[in-house]
Amino acid sequence: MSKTMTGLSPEKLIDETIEMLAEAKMPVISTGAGMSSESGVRTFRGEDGYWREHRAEDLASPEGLRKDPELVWKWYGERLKAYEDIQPHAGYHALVQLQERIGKLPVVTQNVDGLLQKAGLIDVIELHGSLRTASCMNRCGSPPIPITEELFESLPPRCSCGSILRPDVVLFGEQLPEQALRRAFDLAESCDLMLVVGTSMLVYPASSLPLFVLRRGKPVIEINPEETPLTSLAGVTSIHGAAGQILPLLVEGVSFR
Ligand code: BJW
Ligand code: ZN
Repeated sequence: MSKTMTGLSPEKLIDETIEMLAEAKMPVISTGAGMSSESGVRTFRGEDGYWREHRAEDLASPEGLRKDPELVWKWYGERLKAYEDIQPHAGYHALVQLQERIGKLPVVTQNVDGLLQKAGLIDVIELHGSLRTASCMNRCGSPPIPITEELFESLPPRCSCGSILRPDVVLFGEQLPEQALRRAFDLAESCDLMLVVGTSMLVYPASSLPLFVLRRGKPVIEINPEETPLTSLAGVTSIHGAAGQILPLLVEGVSFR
């Protein structure tokens, strides 16, 4: 039974979680879009989510990109513009504080908004790629090029070979970057606690990482205002709340131990 189901008071749940986190020597963080929500980043599947306006396969699949590259590039352009002005919230600063306390804190993320790095987290493993560069759809061999404002002057942007460029993010049906994936699984096999923040746990293989941790008998803590497929699993402590409120509470508690 998960800890939320045992009827612990919210205070006791937080206290127990602080205890677990304080004892952990090799914790790993795993984040999704909800981690950035309080910084003003839209999620995919929430009430403010992109998938309420567009079908996921139209924007986040290679087929969608081929069918309407202008639409997909406009979407990424709008998101990039929004990322320019956002700032990490208190939950990010709490993670940085935890990193300083422990010395190292790997963060596996599905996000491409760059907020973890902006906050000062050093070891960020980007499972779904990034919006820093774009590559040739036709894989002509040209190196990835930085995504800058000029790229949006004439959409869709093109490679020197004439093919359409694509952002170096991972679309549905595509393999994840090999190195990032290997590192993420290594961490799931070696950590002594995983803290999962702000993901619906619906997208594979990121969603399978905490399952490996649980299989090894190590604790998984979830922070999410909503229930997810992880919430009710044995070994999971689920705190129903917002990252920007819960993470500072936890890390402050840890620093008093
Ligand atoms: C808060 C909060 C607050 C709110 N505080 N929390 C059938 C056919 C074909 C493929 C598949 C299939 N079945 C499974 C697959 C595999 C597929 C998959 O999982 N599909 C499922 C959807 C069914 N996965 C893949 O294709 C992956 N590749 C792969 O598996 O390769 C091998 C393979 C190939 C082919 C077949 C089978 C296997 C690739 C996945 C790529 C995902 N790409 C995207 C877009 C690119 C990046 C970008 O543009 O940003 O990644 S889609 C989108 O979803 C994005 C996200 O990273 C990802 C996850 O979303 P996330 O982060 O969980 O966000 P939300 O919105 O879902 O949830 C937010 C959560 O936050 C909610 O729970 C809120 O409650 C919470 N929240 N405010 C804390 N303040
Ligand atoms: Zn090319």
